[in-house]
Amino acid sequence: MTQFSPDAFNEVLAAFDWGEGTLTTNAYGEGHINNTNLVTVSSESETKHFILQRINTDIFTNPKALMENICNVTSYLKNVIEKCGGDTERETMTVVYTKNGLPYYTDSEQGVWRVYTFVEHTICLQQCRDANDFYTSAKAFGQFQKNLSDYDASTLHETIPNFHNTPDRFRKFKEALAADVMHRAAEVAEEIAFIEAHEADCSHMTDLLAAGKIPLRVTHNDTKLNNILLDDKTGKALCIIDLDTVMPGLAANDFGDSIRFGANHNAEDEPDLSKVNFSLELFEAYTKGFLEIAGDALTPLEVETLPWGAKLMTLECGIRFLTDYLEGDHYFAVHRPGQNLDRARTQFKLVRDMEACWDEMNAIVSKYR
Ligand code: ADP
Ligand code: GN1
Ligand code: MG
Repeated sequence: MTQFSPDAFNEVLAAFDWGEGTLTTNAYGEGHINNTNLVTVSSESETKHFILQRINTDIFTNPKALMENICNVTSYLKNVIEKCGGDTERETMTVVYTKNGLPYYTDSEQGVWRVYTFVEHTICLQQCRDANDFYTSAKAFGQFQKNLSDYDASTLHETIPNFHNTPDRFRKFKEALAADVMHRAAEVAEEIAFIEAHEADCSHMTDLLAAGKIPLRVTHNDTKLNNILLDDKTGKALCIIDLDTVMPGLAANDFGDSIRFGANHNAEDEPDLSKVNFSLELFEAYTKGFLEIAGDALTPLEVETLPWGAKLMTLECGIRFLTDYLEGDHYFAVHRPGQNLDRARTQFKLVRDMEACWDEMNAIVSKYR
């Protein structure tokens, strides 16, 4: 994403009504896609926070449609949460409109910005502290999917076409490999061989979908642990965030993307692969929570294919990281050289681990079905 000037940033700050007080801003969070800032508004009587994000319009090329999805989905969720007696301000996101009444602001450099209220007294984890963190986040993602089960999917814009189309991700990887613009292919022969050996796996879920054997649902599509806020006092998963990719998708993919990121005790970009291990204990905690809440709403085949969701979301993400590495790191934000390669390698290690305990994974799913 291109940089923005201080003038553009000030123009954006002037476009929103922050209330009384002194404004300070800081870069915030560990997302790979948008530019996220914490805005603090301090007055004598209180301190308030907001999240100000510059939407990555290289990736989300239609921000108007994107924000329409988010406004509609959050309003819908607020209704559901209210009916259940929940807290509509804390259990889903709240979009703050510009002074001109719009859900986003376009600055004079064509940057597109949005503001959310900051959900106070929450924590956002990069790794589970224990199995209970993962169990509670599974219940929250299960509930999210359930809350949107009657949402009219035809009204949602597809913000990134073919987002979890794994065969298409494989095809794009092959294109990047053929072009090899950064001359990096030679150093990653092992990773390339790993992906190529898994070509046939890529279409497992898309074939089931095409054959009408599993349904499309309204899904989140980016269910990693740092896209959920936990109540800092109770530790309970409270609010699902990062709604940019809420679109029609597969239940097993939402399940699987959580497993990919959360079911190991180290970071997604850990360079020392000996520390990266798929945790069956965490897999079980997530499976239990997800099926407790969403299990009744899923078909038997959807439940049966949850391990496939885990394996393919991990493989697909590894393919995407390696593709970006080959193309010069322009999709996922990187903070050091080789970071996307490290990310790809952790994903392939996790896929190998999952393959080694495939029977156990299936047995765990059967236990909680
Ligand atoms: P990205 O698409 O780049 O991942 P996110 O929307 O996930 O961006 O935001 C990045 C980080 O900002 C999150 O992981 C979380 O820590 C924090 N965050 C985002 N929205 C809120 C919010 N409404 N309240 C509190 N923290 C938030
Ligand atoms: C991105 O936006 P963020 O950081 O929550 C990506 C996901 C990947 C993830 C890998 C829109 O998620 O698909 O799984 O990085 N989001 C988009 O960490 O591409
Ligand atoms: Mg995020």
